[in-house]
Amino acid sequence: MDASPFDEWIRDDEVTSLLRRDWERQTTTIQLIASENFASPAVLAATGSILTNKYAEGYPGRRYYGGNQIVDEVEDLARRRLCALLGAEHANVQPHSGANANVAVYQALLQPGDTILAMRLDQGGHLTHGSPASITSTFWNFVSYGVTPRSDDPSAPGEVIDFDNVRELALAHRPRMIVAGATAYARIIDPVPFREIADEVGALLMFDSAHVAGLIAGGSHPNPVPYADVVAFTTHKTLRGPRGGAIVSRAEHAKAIDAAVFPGQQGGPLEHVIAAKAVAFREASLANFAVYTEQILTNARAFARALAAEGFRLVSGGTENHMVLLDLGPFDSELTGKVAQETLDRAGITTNRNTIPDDPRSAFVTSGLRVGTAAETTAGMGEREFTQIAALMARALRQRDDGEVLTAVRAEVAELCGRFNPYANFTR
Ligand code: DSN
Repeated sequence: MDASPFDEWIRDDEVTSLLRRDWERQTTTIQLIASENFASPAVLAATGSILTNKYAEGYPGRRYYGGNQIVDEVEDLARRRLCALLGAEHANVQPHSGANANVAVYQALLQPGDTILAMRLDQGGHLTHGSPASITSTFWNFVSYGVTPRSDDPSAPGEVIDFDNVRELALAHRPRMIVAGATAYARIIDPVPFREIADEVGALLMFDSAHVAGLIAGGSHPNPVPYADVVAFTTHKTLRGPRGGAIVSRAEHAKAIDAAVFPGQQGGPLEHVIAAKAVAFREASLANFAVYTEQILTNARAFARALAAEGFRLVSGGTENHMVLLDLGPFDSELTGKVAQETLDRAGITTNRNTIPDDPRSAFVTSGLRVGTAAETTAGMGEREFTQIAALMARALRQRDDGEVLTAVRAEVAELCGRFNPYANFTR
């Protein structure tokens, strides 16, 4: 498959060569970044479509430019499909990214200086959940919750969200908004206790489902829409659409959310990407998408078991979603996330380093590694392959100073990838 549907139109040898090289990278090395996936040919085609030519500031029926009759239909289609997919009252499909979506929600529903209770970055939260490095912490007053080692089940040790602690913080700080959702947390996030705590303190509830939006759409994770005032997410992770964001909300918040996205945060929407979002929302509504999301979870559990058997410690004690967060310490106390990521890159296995709860190392170095199963499950890999990948990872990391071992692992990786073309399972 070409790197783009109009690949042959790119009379630019330098760009074409780069596209081809990344196509080769994507298909000859193993993609384990938990926030990545292989979008369908239909999503790629819509993203590369002629709608990139159109300016459409505003919303369907209320644009600031002419010629938007068809674009209005495109955006309406995307909004309708998203509302139907998640059972939502209102959808905004314009956010360029998950970060934009989150900031737009805060801008829409809060005043500067209001208090937000959200998950701290090193505990599994996102930059936009109030990290000092994010503009969110400049405008709003964040109070953070984290994870604590679970005490209810000694056979399954690991860090989980402690709802008693969330409730205590909510009662003490009386936030105007509580944010549920994470970017490096391997357990199901139940919206119900968050709703109960929000109601107890009179807070709004936002659910950031960036990572698990696809799992929710496929019915493999609980749907937060009936419980949250607003659900914001990205469309390119488990949802397997184009790179971008979206927001669904209760009807009462529709006007404020729309005004915050445009003109509050953004200018012209990316209607080619919105067309691709519409394609992805339809794909996620089909029966085979639910089969796909169940397979993501099955593969993640097998991957977690195999990684634990190799000596890695599983943060949260296991996984209930598409990702596994590894504490590298018990495997090798000298091994940092940065070195692990770079070593695995050399072995043809693409991962990202990640902080673990209360990480003594910086976010640039880290003591953890985050891996996910969404992309290679799209390519057709199953439990057997993820078990093999765990062994390959362990071998490469144990013998990371031996170039011959890394070359041998890379050859096995190439052989494995050669049997799983990510685009073999999509049909027209
Ligand atoms: N892109 C998100 C992730 O990798 O989880 C972070 O912003």
